[in-house]
Amino acid sequence: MRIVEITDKLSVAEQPEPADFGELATRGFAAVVNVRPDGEDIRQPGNEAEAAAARAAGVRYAFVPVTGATITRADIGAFQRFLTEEDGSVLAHCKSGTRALTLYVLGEVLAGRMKRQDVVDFGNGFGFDLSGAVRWLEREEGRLPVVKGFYETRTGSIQYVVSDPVTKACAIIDPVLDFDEKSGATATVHADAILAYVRAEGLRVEWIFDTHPHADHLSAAAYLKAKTGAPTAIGSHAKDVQALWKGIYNLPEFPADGSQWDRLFEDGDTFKLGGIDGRILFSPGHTLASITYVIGDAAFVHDTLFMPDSGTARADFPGGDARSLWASIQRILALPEETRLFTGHDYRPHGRNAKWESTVGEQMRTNLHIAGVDEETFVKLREARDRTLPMPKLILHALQVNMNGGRLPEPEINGKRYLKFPLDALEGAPW
Ligand SMILES: N[C@@H](CCC(=O)N[C@@H](CS)C(=O)NCC(=O)O)C(=O)O
Ligand SMILES: [Fe+2]
Repeated sequence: MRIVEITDKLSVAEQPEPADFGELATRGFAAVVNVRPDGEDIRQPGNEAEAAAARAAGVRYAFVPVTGATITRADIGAFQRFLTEEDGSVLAHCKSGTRALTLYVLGEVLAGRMKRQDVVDFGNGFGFDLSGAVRWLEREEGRLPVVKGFYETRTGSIQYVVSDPVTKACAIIDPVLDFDEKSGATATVHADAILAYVRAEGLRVEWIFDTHPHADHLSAAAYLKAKTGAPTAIGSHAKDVQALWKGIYNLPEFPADGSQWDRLFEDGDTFKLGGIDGRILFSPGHTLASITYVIGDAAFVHDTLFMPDSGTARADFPGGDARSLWASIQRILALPEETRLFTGHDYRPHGRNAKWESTVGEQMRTNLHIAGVDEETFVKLREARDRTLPMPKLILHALQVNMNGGRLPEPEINGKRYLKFPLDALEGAPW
């Protein structure tokens, strides 16, 4: 059993066996606190067995069961009281020791004895990841982002406004420019609805983000930049997508250098949304350039994972790859279990209402394409399903606009704008 001394009074440990309690008493521990709820795994002794072992060893015992996501102030208070009231040294344990240390550290921060900024380093110093404690504190301070989703029914896209409730800074993610392919008409009904929300909530637009160059709808990034002055951003591999499609559209003059956006993000880049930290996770597979925006406890995963009952995004567009998609999904699922995941599309399976929010935990347990599936099986299933999917109806309309940062083609001499379509360039026609 790994025991880590945190202070003169407190050590934390991984799960002890009842048979270890005698030795704990011999080593000088006067008390044990178990912060692990019963029934987390089958080999766990549980509260009753631990209480009995503590009695037999003459050690005081307390049970303060918590899970990372549901710690309350009352739990923190109970843990601190036990520590204060006990004269001798205390061993606190959960499964790994992290939750026990989290309870201690939260008590210290709430009592003003430790600064929030020092929590992560404090944990690292003992070999523990205390980022969950930081998230708890952020949640308490109202520092978690507010996320508003706007569903666009024509293409089943979800557009987001994510905001810092304290500073009112916000980012718009994946806005849609309305397009009616039958008449060739464009409109800004959805983008204007986003702007109306921004105004009503008193928000300040600081970023306009795209998760990838979309293949099924036109991006409203350029329109919203013109309206708000906010900078646009996308992943740096948008340049590779430009190079690919510049060839397909035969546009030799088109600059495939990413200059159409104000910022090209690299993997691991960070940014601030008001007082909330943001971070970029490259997540290729659906497209070469796909990225995930992690903002506070929210991750905008777009076309990687859909809702658990819909599985995952396709990986057969030019530059797409099912194996990369698998790897990207694993990176997303390595985020903390309570991370809120916001998907980019919902196609309303079996006609249910549109939904877009899940968590890492839910996806791991129940995603149709992922839960209990290994890489090889996923790749086979994904590739087989992709062979049955026709190309999105707007792929040729959308990419020439989206690779240009959401700008429509310049008007011709008669004042009209025209799109260009290659013939016989893509596979997937249903004959
Ligand atoms: N029927 C839609 C299909 C759009 C589509 O292919 N969506 C992509 C995301 S951009 C996807 O992953 N679809 C998964 C699926 O259709 O199963 C259209 O024509 O627009
Ligand atoms: Fe997509």
